[in-house]
Amino acid sequence: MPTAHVDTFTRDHLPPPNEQPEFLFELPALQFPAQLNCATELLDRQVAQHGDRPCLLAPGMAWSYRELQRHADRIAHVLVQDMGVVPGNRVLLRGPNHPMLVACWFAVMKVGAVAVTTMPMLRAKELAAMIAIGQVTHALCDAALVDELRAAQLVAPTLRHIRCWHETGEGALEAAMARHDAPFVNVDTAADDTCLLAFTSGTTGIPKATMHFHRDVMAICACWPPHVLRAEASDVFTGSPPLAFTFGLGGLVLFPMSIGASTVLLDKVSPPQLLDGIRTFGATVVFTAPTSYRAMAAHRDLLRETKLRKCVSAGEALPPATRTLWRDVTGIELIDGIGATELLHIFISADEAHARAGATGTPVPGYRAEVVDEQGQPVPPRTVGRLRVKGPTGCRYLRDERQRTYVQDGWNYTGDAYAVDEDGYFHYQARLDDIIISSGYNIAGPEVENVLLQHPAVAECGVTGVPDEERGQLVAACVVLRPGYDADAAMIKALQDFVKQTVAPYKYPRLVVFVPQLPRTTTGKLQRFRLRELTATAAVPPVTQER
Ligand code: 3UK
Repeated sequence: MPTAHVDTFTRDHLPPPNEQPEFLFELPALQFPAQLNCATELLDRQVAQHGDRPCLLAPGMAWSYRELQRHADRIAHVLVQDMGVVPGNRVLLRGPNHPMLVACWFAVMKVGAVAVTTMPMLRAKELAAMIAIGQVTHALCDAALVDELRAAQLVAPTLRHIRCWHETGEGALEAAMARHDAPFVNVDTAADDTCLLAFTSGTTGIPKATMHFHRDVMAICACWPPHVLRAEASDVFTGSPPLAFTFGLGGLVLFPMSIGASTVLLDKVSPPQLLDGIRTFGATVVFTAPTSYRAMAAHRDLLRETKLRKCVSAGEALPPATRTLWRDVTGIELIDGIGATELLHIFISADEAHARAGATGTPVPGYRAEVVDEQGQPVPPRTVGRLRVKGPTGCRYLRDERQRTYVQDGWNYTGDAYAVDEDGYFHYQARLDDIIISSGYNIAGPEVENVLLQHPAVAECGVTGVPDEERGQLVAACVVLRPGYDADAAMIKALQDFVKQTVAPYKYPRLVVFVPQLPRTTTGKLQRFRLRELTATAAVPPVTQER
């Protein structure tokens, strides 16, 4: 298949064929042509059929499919003519969920470049690491968030051009867009040209970029949505995940647009704000994490007035109590689904009629899943083992040796411990490793440790997750102070603030426990299970219990 990429960086850094997963294209809907551009399929094709239908809604805004196309086409011209983007270049996108972020994403698809959408809360340090790994050359950014990006650029010189939206003046993206009004002819990309890099930090905190093709974007639209979600063109989607998280990209952009539905993009999505958005816009389909459902369920009267009919939970395990609570309050059975950045979206799930308390569901049509032992042999029913999956999408890390851990013998190993029951339902147990998952965010202990160690008061530290009703897990730090520093509430606050100022604030330790020394093995390794015991049983000063 002829690639459209002039800049062949992503193709050059695909994992070698023998390290890639096996891909399955058994469903009729997964027969893709050799040339495919997902913007043509999801945007331009929809405009041709029903351009005046509402597409993107946001506070004070409503764009039809045609209006989104007009914006995306103008931005595509700016990328090519004003910024010098060539097919295959990596373009970083930074902004809260907003119609302009979606327009920029489609513009990147149209020009045959590679979108690197980043979480709004990331700071310069994390952005610089991503720019370096992805060799990012261009960026489009909400002006309100550009400071951290400019700081990252100082240490990540591959990034040559930044343009901002929500800005006035000659240099603004809006001003440049006003100078281009011709339709844009999409670059004729190969189905297997990479169109996006999605970052995941896994267990070590060293970010990995997963690579996904135009074909992969269309494949996820053909599997879970028609077989499990079964939404309709009249539905109004909304939810909380950022578009940088593939859960959000799929649920809030790709899936609604693949069926001509509309979607509400909210930049503030705490549970009360999400509930407010659901009510104001008459949303019928919502995507969010288990903790958010738990918090929204407290507002029974407000929920009664909504038009919600489908509620999707993913990102972390759904506690059965939350499923029951949500059903009691709303009458709606949650649709749970496990997805992964490596697989792009959900691969095990159950619709409302097939939901089972404590089970994620069964493999989504198009995917196969198994639970195996250490030798890769399938285990008997109700036995805990390692989850492995294959389907039309799968793991391709950009130039990263952890490819050989995630993919073995053609299977994707997600790192989750699962058990299958007699009826073939998959029951989540735990992460096989030590990743902390708090309010749906994956947080790596060692990354937070690395930050804490840079504080002058910290001699040694270990960061782990402790169970929490509301957030799933809390980030907890065991800290050994240097002599001369006081182990008091002020120190706890100082350390928490230090983390918040250095990396994304959600990574800060909500629990801080001072210990005289850390538990270590004879070879010097931290004993994380002991850390967890220490933090779970330690007397917690009141200041750390604030939420
Ligand atoms: C965990 C779940 C139990 C699990 C994601 C939907 O979460 C997503 O991607 P990530 O790369 O994390 C993947 C890991 O998160 N997990 C996700 N969903 C569930 N555990 N029940 C669930 N329902 O450990 C998995 O390996 O951040 C979710 C769609 C797209 C995504 N990227």
